[in-house]
Amino acid sequence: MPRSAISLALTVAVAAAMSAWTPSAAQHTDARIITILMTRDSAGMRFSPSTIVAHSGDTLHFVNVAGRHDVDFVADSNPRNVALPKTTPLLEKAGATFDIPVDLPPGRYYIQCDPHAEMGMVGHLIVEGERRSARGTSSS
Ligand SMILES: [Cu+2]
Repeated sequence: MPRSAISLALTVAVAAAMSAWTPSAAQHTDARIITILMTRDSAGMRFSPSTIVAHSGDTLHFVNVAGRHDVDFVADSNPRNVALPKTTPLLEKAGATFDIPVDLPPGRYYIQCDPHAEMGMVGHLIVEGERRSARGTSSS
């Protein structure tokens, strides 16, 4: 068999294997990237939205629009015995971003921007349970 034919056969085999994986991979494409703006405008300092609904596996994408902000899952204001995300660095420049993967049990979590919490820059993350399947399979 010429080398090029072997190479082609390998390519076809790899492609077949990859397409075989697609169904299971598709089950995880529900994961979302949720953008939260950190803004300073006439209404004050705030997270927008200030109530974030997510599922485990999603990513919270914080974008600094104006001002200097961080994101703190304050331990005293959150469920105990949960590994909370660490406080982010202070985002000092417009356009700076920070991603926090959602890896939390279902529940309601409190976040604040430390420099501006007293000015109302607080929010809540609602982590919901299993995302409901659109396929509606009852049993397997
Ligand atoms: Cu702030």
